Amino acid sequence: MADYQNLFTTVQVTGPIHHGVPLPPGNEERLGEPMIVHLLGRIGNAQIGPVYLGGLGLISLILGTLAFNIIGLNMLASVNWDPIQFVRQLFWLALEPPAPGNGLGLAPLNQGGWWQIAGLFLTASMLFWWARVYRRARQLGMGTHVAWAFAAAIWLFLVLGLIRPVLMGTWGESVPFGIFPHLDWTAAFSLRYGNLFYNPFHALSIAFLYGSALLFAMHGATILAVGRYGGEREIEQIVDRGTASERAALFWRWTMGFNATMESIHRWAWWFAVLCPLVGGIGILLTGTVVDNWYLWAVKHGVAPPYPPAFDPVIDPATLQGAKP
Ligand code: 07D
Ligand code: 07D
Repeated sequence: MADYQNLFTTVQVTGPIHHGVPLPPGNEERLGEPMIVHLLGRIGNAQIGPVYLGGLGLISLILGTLAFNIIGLNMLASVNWDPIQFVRQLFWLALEPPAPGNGLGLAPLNQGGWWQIAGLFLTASMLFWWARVYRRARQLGMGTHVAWAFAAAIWLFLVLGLIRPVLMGTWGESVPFGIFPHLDWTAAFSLRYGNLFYNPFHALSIAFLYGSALLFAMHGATILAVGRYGGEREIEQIVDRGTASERAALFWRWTMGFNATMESIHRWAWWFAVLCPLVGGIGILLTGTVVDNWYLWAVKHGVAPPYPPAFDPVIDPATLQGAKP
């Protein structure tokens, strides 16, 4: 007998196409005649479109495309405009920020200037997209929770590439564009500032990252598990909770004595996701500005033991003569 299963996809019932609710005056027309795509229906909603583009969306896309192309063309130039090498080495190619000695001034184009322009466009693009998310939610009469969650990610992005470099007085502190180069930067950052594992905000950020995965797994699994009672049909669950919600709640109360509610689980999810980059941004902001070496900081505060006396005392390499600022 075929068991009721919903791990991979769902039964698709096709109804009339929905154009979306009318928008208040001052909004633009939505673009595209909506259509039904069966394959998309296997992973989400089968209806595609219409899309709301609007002024904010348009400017964000233009700026984002400009940034993307500046990055790509610089990478292409770095392999002498050879398309084969571009594809072959793509993951290793980079557009680097200006060298530390350049401070916060404008750099020559091929010594970080292009990085500055691409960074400006990317940042502006992100902020316009944020405004679009905020305004679309408002126009639909929704809360602005998505926008504020997105703002938490933008906060970390701005700390990494704008706020902290400005506080440190040089764009050289900022992150390069590039797949592996940005990983190299991440590893180098940790080493330079004495091992990020000893940064308590990094630890908190990790706890929220892992917590997000755990909550997502529990929530996703719980709702799928009561799908056979209509557990995912939110409206019915509100007007008549039936037995799906009740079972889900009972399951957790039985297994661990406590259960979230249909509403509170989403609050948990929101806070865990938001706090991950939010506390992370605080940790990055403190690094090099307030705390120069997280290992020595941890030793000082009794978090980490000092190396045994058999070794010479650890000196912060940054304080040694000749060290770059
Ligand atoms: C699954 C939603 C889809 C989004 C995707 C990302 C681009 C970049 C490249 C123009 C979960 C699209 C990527 C548009 C195009 C160019 C040159 C989101 C999902 C698929 N990282 N990071 C990745 C970014 C930082 C770190 C992957 C961005 C910090 C580590 C991808 C930023 C540090 C690892 C990527 C950013 C850091 C990655 C997959 C910005 C510390 C990995 C991302 C704007 C936080 C992983 C090869 C993903 C990997 C990875 C993008 C910042 C560390 C390329 C856009 C500086 C350790 N990062 N990253 O799935 O496979 O996100 O790297 O701040 O192991 Mg990163
Ligand atoms: C990057 C927010 C910005 C992204 C935005 C999206 C586009 C795409 C494209 C439409 C992710 C822009 C999108 C442009 C448009 C399309 C397709 C969020 C971002 C706005 N760490 N570490 C974290 C772990 C180590 C280091 C956070 C684990 C080592 C540094 C996270 C381990 C060293 C930084 C985390 C580990 C090191 C971090 C990121 C284990 C390296 C950061 C949270 C098990 C040797 C960042 C405080 C996040 C941070 C960060 C996890 C190890 C370095 C919790 C699990 C010790 C430099 N690390 N890490 O949400 O906040 O990122 O630190 O070893 O900057 Mg770490």
